[in-house]
Formats: sequence, C-alpha cells, structure tokens
Amino acid sequence: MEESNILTEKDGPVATITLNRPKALNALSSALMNELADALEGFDADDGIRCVVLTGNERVFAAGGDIKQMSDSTAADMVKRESPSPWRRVAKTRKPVVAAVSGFALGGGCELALACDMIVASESAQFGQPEIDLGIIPGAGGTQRLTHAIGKARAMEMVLTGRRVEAKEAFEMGMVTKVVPAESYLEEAKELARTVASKAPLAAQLAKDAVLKAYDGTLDAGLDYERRNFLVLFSTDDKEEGMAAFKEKRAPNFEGK
Ligand code: DAK
Repeated sequence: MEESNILTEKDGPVATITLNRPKALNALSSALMNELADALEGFDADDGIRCVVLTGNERVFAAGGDIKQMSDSTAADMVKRESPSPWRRVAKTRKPVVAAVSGFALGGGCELALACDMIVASESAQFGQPEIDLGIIPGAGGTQRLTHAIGKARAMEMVLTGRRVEAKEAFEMGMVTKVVPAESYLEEAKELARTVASKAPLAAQLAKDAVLKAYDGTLDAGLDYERRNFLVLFSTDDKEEGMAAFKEKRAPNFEGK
C-alpha cells in the first residue's frame, strides 16, 4: 500500500498536518497538494477544529514543487493539474493556519509557508525562491505574497538571484512571525495555534479574511471590507459572550455562534 503524502492529527481544537515525503524532501507533487487541500477543507468543515498547524520535519519543510514530476510536464499537463488548483484550494482555507518551518522552505515550499497565516521558524530554517535556476519563476504566489511580506527591493533580489535567507534574516525582513530554537519550533507553533483556537472562532476567521483583504485592491476598499466583517460580528453570540465576560471579569466561553 502506498504511504500517505501527509499525516494528520487532532489535539482538541488544533489539527496538525505533517508533510510526509521525507525521501523526496517533501517535494510538493500534485498528489501531495491535492491531499493537503482535501485535509484543509476537511478541517475547515470540522466544527471541533479552530486552528491548523502545517509542518514538515526537522530537516525540511518542503524543498519545492516536485522537479521530477515537472521536468516531464508540458504546459498543457500543468494546466490540467490546475483544474481545480490545489494551491488555490489551500489558500482559501478559512481557519487560521500556522506554518511550523524547520530546515529548507524552498520554491513552492517557501510559497506554501507564505500562504499560511503565520510562520514559526526554527533557527535552522532557510527560505528561498530558487526557481530562476530552473528556468522558471515562482508559480504559487511567491512573486505576490513575498513582495507583500518583504517589499519590492528584497523580493526582487530573492526571486532574481535565488538567494536563500536564514530564519533570522527572514524575521528581520518581516516574512516570519517568530524564530525559536530548533528543538521547540513545533511545540511553539502548536502553542500559538492553541492561543488562536482559544479565541472566538468566527472572529478569528473573519479577522483572517479581513487581513488577507489588505492584499488586494486599495486601502479604502480594504477598510470598507474590514468594517463589513467587523459589523457582521456584532450579530453573533460570541460577541455578546466576549463582552459580557469582560464586564463580569471572567473567561469567555465561545461557541462559534
Ligand atoms: N523535487 C523533487 N525531488 C527533490 C526536490 C524537488 N524540489 N528537492 C530534493 N529532491 C530530492 C532529490 O532529488 C534527492 O532525491 P534522490 O536523488 O535521493 O532520489 C532527495 O530529494 C534528497 O535531495 P538532495 O540529495 O539534493 O539533498 P541535499 O541535502 O544535498 O540538498 C536541497 C537539499 C534542498 C538544497 C536540494 O535538494 C535542492 O536544491 N532541491 C531543489 C530545490 C528547488 O529548486 N526548489 C524549487 C523547485 S521549483 C505550481 C506552482 C509552484 C510550483 C509548482 C507548481 N503550480 C501552480 C502548478 C513550484 C515550483 C518549485 O518549487
């Protein structure tokens, strides 16, 4: 029987997805990406789950798209594989996703981490967009998300030279939420996920939705969108509970209603 390309586990409100092609350095084949998209959609639909951690192993988060699969692929093959696009499906996850990155996050691996909502990086993490050395360019959002994260000047350098940056530099550039010792990166990511999972779930989802809106359109449109999501939350029980708990000096009990 073929081994699964990903492993999943649930621990209370936090789900963890582990990329599981260690021999191929977690190269993101289309099969793996489809399994990942299925898993994330499953957790999105699971009321018991409030936050997801996505990780690889200590040596590698993911070394990119599967070069062996792509080397034999024509443009037509790539288009077929993209209908529907598992990358788009992954990016459309409504619940917050924390990437726990150790070792290499290259090409599609870097793009996958950037498509998550926060990145907890081990001190050993290395990020890069080496596609230029394969005669291609980042194709899963790297030119856009990286530029938003670190600005044009530095994104251009990474994309045009393929230079890898270490965790500390990635943090200083604004790519990464925090850098932690190698032995604790996964636990730290899970702790962050547990904190997010303890918040009002609808507010967390709409906060994510509104922050992502900052990526497209004008500031004005983003502010309108944020205001709309903000107002919607005023019709939820969680808002009543959160504010009542504050006034009563007790912990809130959010039910996602
Ligand atoms: N694809 C396939 N196999 C890979 C791989 C990859 N990206 N990266 C590593 N491997 C395989 C190696 O071929 C080797 O396999 P065997 O020879 O043992 O069969 C095994 O993993 C161990 O790798 P190495 O022997 O190379 O290990 P080292 O420690 O020496 O080097 C490395 C580690 C990460 C520096 C090196 O493996 C490396 O440079 N890997 C390639 C990194 C890279 O160029 N990544 C970018 C790939 S292009 C798409 C959107 C986006 C994409 C695709 C589609 N669509 C929207 C459809 C993304 C494209 C990319 O990411």
